[in-house]
Amino acid sequence: MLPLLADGLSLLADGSSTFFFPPEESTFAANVDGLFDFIYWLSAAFFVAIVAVMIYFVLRYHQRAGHVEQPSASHHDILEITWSVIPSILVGFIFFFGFTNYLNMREPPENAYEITVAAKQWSWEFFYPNGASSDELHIPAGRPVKFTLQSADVLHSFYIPAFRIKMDCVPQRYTYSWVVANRATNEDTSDGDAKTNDDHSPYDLFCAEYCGQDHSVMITKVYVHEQGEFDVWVENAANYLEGKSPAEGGQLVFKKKGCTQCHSIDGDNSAKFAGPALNGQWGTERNVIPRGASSPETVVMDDNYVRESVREPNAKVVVGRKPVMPAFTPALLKDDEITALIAYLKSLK
Ligand code: HEC
Ligand SMILES: [Cu+2]
Repeated sequence: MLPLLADGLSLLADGSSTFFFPPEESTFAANVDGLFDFIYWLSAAFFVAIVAVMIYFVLRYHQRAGHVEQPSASHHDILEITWSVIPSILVGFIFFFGFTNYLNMREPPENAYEITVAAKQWSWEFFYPNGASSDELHIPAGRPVKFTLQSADVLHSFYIPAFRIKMDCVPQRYTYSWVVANRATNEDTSDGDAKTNDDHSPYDLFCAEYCGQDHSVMITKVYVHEQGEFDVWVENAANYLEGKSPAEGGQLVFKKKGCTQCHSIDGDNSAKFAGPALNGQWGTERNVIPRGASSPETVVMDDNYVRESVREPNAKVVVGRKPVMPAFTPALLKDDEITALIAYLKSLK
């Protein structure tokens, strides 16, 4: 609460920033903010005017000694036409401006660069046309980028406040969004001043639809690159296991695919993690309940068990744990990534 208050005060002091919103970082942002400000100040003006007239009428006409009651007017053409026509024009303007902008935001241009966004409980993954994937979003600046949104489980919402875009990710169906980012961000992952962004830090990407226990950690970053730098990034991202030992590569896969959200690698088995700690487990026995069975069975953590655990997590569920691990299909996790994961888990003491 206190940092929030301090933030608010510094905003009031700094006249250059937008009061309600983070900096405008996409070509949509100025229109969205313009319409918001128009509606906001219109409402504020009418609020003041209506309350002022109300107070005046109360003072002028209230029942009191010596006050003679006056007949109410039943009809006043000029007044009635005025209060119908002016609001109609205002509402018509709001509708026209809002609807044309809405249509524009709904229709990605033909030449857009396409990124597939996969939302799942509780992480984001982005797939690029060359086969690369990442858990943070990277896009080129100054060019339309189309997002094809999908969800592996429940409703999520793809929300990038700096771009003023928000769209639901719906299971069993594809939805779309698009954007043109104004400028490149720097590589620094530290959060700058979210309201002015003088240091061009990367933007926040949120899930804006309550989607279960860890909804609040379904957050990632958006990096915007100049086209040339983006081409290099996406090329490297596609070959990210190249030149690495399997265990090193596995560590990257483990982070990139969001395993870290549910599994500690330091023995922490607390409720913070939905799944069991994975260090020191290689070759050890555990009790699992096979799918459909009612009594536990003992299995050893080996190559086949790890592979099955990621491809079909519910085939054998660790005793005392809930079957909440998502299945990593070949589209989400390639075979060479599983091989690297196995080497990594083997190396964890
Ligand atoms: C949403 C939380 C979640 C995510 C994300 C997740 N897991 Fe799990 N994982 C679990 C839970 C819960 C269990 C225990 C229940 C079960 O066996 O399915 C588990 C079990 C496992 C097991 C068996 C552990 C044991 O001691 O027998 C392995 C291996 C494993 N996960 C690996 C991974 C890897 C690798 C990833 C990333 C590709 C991953 N998990 C992502 C929740 C998760
Ligand atoms: Cu979500």
